[in-house]
Amino acid sequence: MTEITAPKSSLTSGEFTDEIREQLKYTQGVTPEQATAADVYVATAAAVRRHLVDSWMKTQHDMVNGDTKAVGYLSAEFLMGKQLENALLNAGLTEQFEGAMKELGFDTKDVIDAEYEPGLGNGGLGRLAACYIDSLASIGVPAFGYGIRYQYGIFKQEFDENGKQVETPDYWLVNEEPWGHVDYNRDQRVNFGGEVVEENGKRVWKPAWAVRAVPCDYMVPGYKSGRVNTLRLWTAKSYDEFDLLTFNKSDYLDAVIPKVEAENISKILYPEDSTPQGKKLRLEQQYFFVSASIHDAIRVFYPGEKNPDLTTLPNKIVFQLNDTHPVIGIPELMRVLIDEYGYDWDTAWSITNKTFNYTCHTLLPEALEVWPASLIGELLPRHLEIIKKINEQFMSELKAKGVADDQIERMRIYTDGKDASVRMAYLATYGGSYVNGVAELHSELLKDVTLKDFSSVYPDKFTNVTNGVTPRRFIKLANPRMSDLISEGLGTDAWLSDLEQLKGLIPLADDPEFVKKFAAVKQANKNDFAAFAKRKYGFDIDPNTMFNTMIKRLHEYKRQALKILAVIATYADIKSGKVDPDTLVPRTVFFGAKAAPGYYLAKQTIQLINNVARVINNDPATKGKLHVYFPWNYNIELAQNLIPATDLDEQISQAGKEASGTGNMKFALNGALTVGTLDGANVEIRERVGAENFFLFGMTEPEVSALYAKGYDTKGLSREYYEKDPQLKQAIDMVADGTFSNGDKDTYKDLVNDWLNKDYFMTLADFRAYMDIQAEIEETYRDPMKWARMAVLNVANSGYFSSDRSIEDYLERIWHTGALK
Ligand code: GPQ
Repeated sequence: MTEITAPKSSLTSGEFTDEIREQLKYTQGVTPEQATAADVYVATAAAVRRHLVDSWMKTQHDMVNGDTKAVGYLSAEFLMGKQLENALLNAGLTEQFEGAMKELGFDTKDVIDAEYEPGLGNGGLGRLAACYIDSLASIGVPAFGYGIRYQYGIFKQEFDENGKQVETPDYWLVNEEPWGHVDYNRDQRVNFGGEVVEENGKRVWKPAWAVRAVPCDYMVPGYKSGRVNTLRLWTAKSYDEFDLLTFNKSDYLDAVIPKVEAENISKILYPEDSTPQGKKLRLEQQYFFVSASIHDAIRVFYPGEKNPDLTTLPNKIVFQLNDTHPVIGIPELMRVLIDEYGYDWDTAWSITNKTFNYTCHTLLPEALEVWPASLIGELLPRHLEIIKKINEQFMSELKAKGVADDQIERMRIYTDGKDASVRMAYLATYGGSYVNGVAELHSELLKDVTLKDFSSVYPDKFTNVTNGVTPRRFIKLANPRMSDLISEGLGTDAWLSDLEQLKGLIPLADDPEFVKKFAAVKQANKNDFAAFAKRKYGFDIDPNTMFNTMIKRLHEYKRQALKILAVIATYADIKSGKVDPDTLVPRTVFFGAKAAPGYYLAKQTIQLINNVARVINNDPATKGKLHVYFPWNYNIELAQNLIPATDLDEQISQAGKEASGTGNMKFALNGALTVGTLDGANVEIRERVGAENFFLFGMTEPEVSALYAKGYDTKGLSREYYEKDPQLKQAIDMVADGTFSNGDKDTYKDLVNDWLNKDYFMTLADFRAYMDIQAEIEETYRDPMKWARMAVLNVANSGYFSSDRSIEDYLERIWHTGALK
């Protein structure tokens, strides 16, 4: 077999063992004999960090002193996943680690498992940010990830005895967290509240309170690049610490309140994915991390300068706004330039405009943040003034361009009147240089629908960058067997930093030996997953069934409901004798999904799935033929285990609703076949892997629009689909009649009502097409070599979906910078 090389360091296993021993002794204070796997994890992390420090410092030095512009990726979420294995891989220490664990008598798996997964993101948007900082470092582009070090990440999901989702806090900092370096000496002051007064003809902000932003730095090592970037996550601290000492006993407790309030800012990640709640604390969080980051960038790039020439800022750093969450950065930079550094408005505007760009991640109008002007005025009065002025300038600019009055009205960044508000997506579009969507279809719809008024006036601002995923974590680490087979097939492992090389596998799809090996890898991964699921969840899974997976946030538009209705329909057919279970391809259906705690229909869908699983898995009629499992608390670890074991993945959102999807890419790259709609990046995946290697079904976006125009959701047209399709009717009736709620007919009544009277996301309208494609899927699966061949072609043709390629696109189309020399 070809040698599979991780980037190698010249360090020997023995030397690495000694370094770990030293850390055990001097940081953990334990002997190797006393050490637990958790101790060894912390000690190893510390040892790896030491190996990265020189590259980290050199990268920072080169970034500040060279003439390569850096990227500041501003994101409220970074969903990093566990760090140890990734850091070892990128530092070239994987083999040394394996050797050291042998020497110390530890199982590598136990040590890796000891790490508590940081969940500082909700889903796709946060995971994308993590993939992007990995790719930036791997390509060698100097970059900062800027975000918040929430004390509580995305909630832990449990299911109660009725199958309902229960959320518990995710205090990820219970044990030592060895990766972050808290840097109290590079703190920033972030002001809030108060008023703006006129002083010597100038507007001066007199804030009412301030929070201390303390950075915690994470090294972001590139794969084989020798570069290590920084993820700088801010923690909110109080300035009132010392005041406490002066209070007398009676107000001692009251005195702590301001401290608690200040520190609340970085306490918890908001758990709404795609549909944020416009809460005061959320705006405080956004301003907190953006203000600290902008000041930090100025400190880094103009070290020690009292009067820096900030007209050069756009040559030093470009800020990417990851959705609307950091958009308050635009008025903040204006304020910094004008109020703190004395620039005039026009100069400040020119700098700001060149420094920012905006990525939109959604097509749901409710996901574009709109803040009440009153709230911005209360927290950031000076920013509200600046936003109003930006809006005035914008209106005049539009007028001068001859834009019609009604269009100008529609485009307002600041809407006047009683419910005056600020539209952050519009502010970002006007305030920055470029706006991009995250897949071709999405970018087209942004231009033609969501931001049509803007694209008609500023067509050159609009561009597309299709999302991508890092092959290091999602192929190499998640699927070592397949990685080895790919390297064997290609005779090199260079594909890990140039994923288009996977194309070299295309001829191997016609080599039966290779295809057989590929199928064997999938089978081994399934066996592994069955064992993992037994250990972690107590599930008894049959690895000799088709593994059919739907993992993503629970959202109506993603249509977990369509999948579960299809499962119920099949179950009903078996029960009623319409279908002989022996003619079915035995299938295990997996769901993984968290619902926002306040999202009622999503939570009801979770409850339904759990109860369908309970009923079906306990029914002898379907034993060995159809099973449903819902491992709770879907996270990166589960994704890394389940994706490589999946045969068929579900990307079945209503066309025109999923901006891109990135799970779809991870599955294709791990040799799963996709059943999906023409939505988001599915369109591009299908184009690349070939229509014959993708199970397409359902309405297209124009068909969806036409059906809305007919009044689908407003005139209750879904009921016609229910009445006309006996299989669909049967499935919905079973949900309504208590089959999955111990006879209680009320449990799912709101869900059923929604399906029959509104069904905004057209689950019922797409049901027939979805059932029909299953026949084709089953027929294909019955021919294992055919299936495996299609899977090989999915892998071979998905190299485009590397986040390295996405970053190259950003560099070329938006950032106009590159790797350090
Ligand atoms: N996405 Cl607006 C999120 O994960 N959270 C959000 O708040 C918004 C979008 C997702 C989006 O739904 C997916 O289609 C994308 O693949 C993903 O962002 C990354 O772009």
